[in-house]
Amino acid sequence: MNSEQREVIDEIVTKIRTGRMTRRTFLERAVTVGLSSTAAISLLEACGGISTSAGGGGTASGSGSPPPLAKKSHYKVGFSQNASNNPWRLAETASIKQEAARRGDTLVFTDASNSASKQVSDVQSMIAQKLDVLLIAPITEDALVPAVLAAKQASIRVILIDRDVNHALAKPNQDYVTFIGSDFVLQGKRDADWLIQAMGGQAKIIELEGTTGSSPAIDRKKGFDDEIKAKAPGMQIIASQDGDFNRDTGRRVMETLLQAHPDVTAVYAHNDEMALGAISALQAAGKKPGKDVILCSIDGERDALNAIIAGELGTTVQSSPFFGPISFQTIDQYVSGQKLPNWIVVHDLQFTKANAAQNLANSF
Ligand code: GYE
Repeated sequence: MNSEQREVIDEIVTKIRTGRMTRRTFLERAVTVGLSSTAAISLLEACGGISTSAGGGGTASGSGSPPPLAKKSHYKVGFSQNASNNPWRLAETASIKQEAARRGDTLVFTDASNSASKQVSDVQSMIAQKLDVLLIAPITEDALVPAVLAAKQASIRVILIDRDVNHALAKPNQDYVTFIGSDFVLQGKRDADWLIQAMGGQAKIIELEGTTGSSPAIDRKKGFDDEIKAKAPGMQIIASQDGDFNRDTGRRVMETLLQAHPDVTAVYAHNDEMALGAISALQAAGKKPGKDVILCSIDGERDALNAIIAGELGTTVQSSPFFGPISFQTIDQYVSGQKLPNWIVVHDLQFTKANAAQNLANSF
C-alpha cells in the first residue's frame, strides 16, 4: 500500500469512527483503495450504514471491547489466509485445518491470492455468514482495518494471526481480540547479530524485504537495520528492496541488484523463499553462496534447512507457521472470559549448521 492509499484508509476509518462520512463519499473512497463496489457496500452495511447526510448517524467502533462469545460444543470459525504461494503459508493453513477438524469445529477457509482487495471481500463474506470467530492473517497492516472494524460492528470476534494491523487504526482488546504471532523485530535482530559475527563486522549487505506494508516486513527491517547501525559501523546496507516474500521475485530482484552492486558480500532476506531465490541469482552470476556471499533469512522451511546443510545459507531464524493449536486455545480462553494480552508472542528457534539436520523432520 502506498502512502496515498494509506491516507485514504486512515480517513475512511476516522470518519467511520466519528460518523462524519456520507454513503456516497464512502463508496467513492473505498473504490479508490481497490475495494470492489460490492465489497464496499457490504462493508458499509456491516458498519451499520453510515449516514446518508454529512454529520450524523455513523455507528463507529473504536471503543469498548470485542463481543463476548458463549460456550458451545462446536464453533464456526473462519480463516482468511492472505496467500498460498509458499510452503510457510501452506503449513499454516494445514495446521489450522487440522486443529479445527480435531475439535469437530466448522472451518470456513478463504485464500486472498496475495490481493488486499480480495482479502477485504473474503472477510466481508465471512461476516455475512455470521461465524463465531474470524482468524485473519492480514496481508498488510492497513488494508484490512476497515474489515476488522466491520466484523466488530457485526458482533463477530476477530483474532489476528501471523501478521498484525496498524494499532493507530485498530486496537487489540478493543477492536479485535488479540494478535498471535512472532516477535519480528527480534527475528531481524537475531539475524543481524549472527551476520555481524559471521562477517567479523565488515560487510556490504543487500536486504530483500517482504511485502511492503506487511507487519513482518516493517518489523524485520527495523530489527535488522537498527542492530547493524548500532553495533557494526563497518557494515553497510547498500540496497534494500521489496521481493514480496516470494522466491521468484526474490531471484529477479537479486539479479537486478547484483548488476548495480557486484561488490555485495552478504544478503539478509526477510524470508527463506527470497533467500533461496537470491542463492539461484548468485549462482547464475557465477558467485558461490556461502563463500563469496554469506546469506541469512527467516522462517525455517525445509528447503532452507537443506540449503544450510549444503553450506549455501548461513542461518535462518524460525518463524513458526503452526498456528492451529494456539489459535483454538486462544478461542477457548476468550470464551472462558480470561483477559488476554494484546499480543500472544510465539517464541522461535534459530537454525544453523549445528542443528539444521536434526530439525529437518519437523520442518515444512
Ligand atoms: O515469514 C513468510 C510469509 O507473515 C510471518 O509471511 C509471515 C511471513 C513469513 O509469506 O514466509
